[in-house]
Amino acid sequence: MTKKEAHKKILWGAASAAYQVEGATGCDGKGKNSWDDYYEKNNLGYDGSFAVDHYHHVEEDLRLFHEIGLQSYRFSVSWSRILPEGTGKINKKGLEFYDRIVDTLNQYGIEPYLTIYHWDLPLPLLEKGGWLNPEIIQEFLEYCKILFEHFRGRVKLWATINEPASEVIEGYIQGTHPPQEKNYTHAIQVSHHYNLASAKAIQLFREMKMEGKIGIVLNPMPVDILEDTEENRKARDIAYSFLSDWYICPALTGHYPEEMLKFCQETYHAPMIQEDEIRVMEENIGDYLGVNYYMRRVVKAGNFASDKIEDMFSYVKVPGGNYTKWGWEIYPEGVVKLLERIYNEYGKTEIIISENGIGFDDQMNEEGKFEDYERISYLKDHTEMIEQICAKGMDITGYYVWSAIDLLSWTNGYQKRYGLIGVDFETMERSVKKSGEWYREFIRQENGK
Ligand code: BGP
Repeated sequence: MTKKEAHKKILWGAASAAYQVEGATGCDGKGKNSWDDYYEKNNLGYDGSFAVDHYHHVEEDLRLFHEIGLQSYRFSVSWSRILPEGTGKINKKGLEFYDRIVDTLNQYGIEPYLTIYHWDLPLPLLEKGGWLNPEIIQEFLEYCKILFEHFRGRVKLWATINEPASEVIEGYIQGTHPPQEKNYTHAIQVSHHYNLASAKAIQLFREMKMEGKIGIVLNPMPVDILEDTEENRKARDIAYSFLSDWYICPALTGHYPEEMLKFCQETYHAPMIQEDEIRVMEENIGDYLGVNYYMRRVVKAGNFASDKIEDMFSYVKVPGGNYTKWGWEIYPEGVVKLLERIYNEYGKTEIIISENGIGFDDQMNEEGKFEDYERISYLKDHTEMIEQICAKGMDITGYYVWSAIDLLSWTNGYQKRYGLIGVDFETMERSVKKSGEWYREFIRQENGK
């Protein structure tokens, strides 16, 4: 296959997640979830109760996605819209909303890419322990089964869980996401429940003979150091193992990285792994690996004697580096380095770049337009890297810009915009940004039309 042919195999899309776009909290029987509860408790001055009201603008939004030429749209289903109590009684209105999305996308010829779980956990499940309680796995499977049965044949691209690492680190170590804990033992146990739940969902997908592909979506980061010393190298290896390989290794082999597993079990007595669970993980590797790429990490040695992994390395800013206002380094080469490492360590595997994008405080001009040239240059640089990756023979089958439309940034509110389509938050009016126009042209050229 030539470089151009490999590149053409890619579905060019864009992504979002239910809680970040839908709004309509409590509408049509939707139950409360972990994020409703989080914003109520933390008084941040924003929340997702209205978001960009995608629930009531869905036809318009999908028409705009078609207009900018998306070949695929990644979205997530809100568990508490389908099962307001987390389990038990199904809310038909919830399913109907996603029917509209799926059927309209199919009519437009846009491939629906459905994420089953993108962080919004029904509140009744959080109240009984959430992802720490092993019962969550059965509850998650009940929810998966409903979606598999309902969307059979209409959705062919599935993601089980979005970025368990973010939920583990921010939710259970740093305390910045629900349930706002700071507890390594819980964090590591929860990471195992996520990995196992994903493997069991994949198993169910296959048992139910579903058509299409399923995999987990991770956010692995390459980790670099500035000064090549033994201590820094050690810090780099710990950081990569903890942030990235702790999830990549089980997703691709069913096992945990040995050294990190030994350390966690000795230090935190976690994860506790029941007999047979590793076999289930080994036997149910996804059809592809979803990779959300935003940035690399650069670290230096910290305190190796600490019993907290995050103390063993500290993040450093690269002198002269290119950073956004929110401190995220713009480093397109990182995605190549990351995927090369994954290929070197685990061999050939199908990869979908399930999120890539940049948060800016884009300003609307007087005509209500967004001239987001910085985003265009970011996307140009990153899609160029995708071309390089394909040229190296790696199997990339999808690339999704985060995000299709402006939306809620979990802990930054609405100032940090990501969309190809802009939203006037006062009027809820939508307009295609310059980046949306650029992407349409890019996709058109990719398809040689
Ligand atoms: C990813 C999440 C997305 C999205 C994105 C941008 O980790 O999967 O849901 O939020 O990051 O992050 P932020 O909004 O924090 O800038």
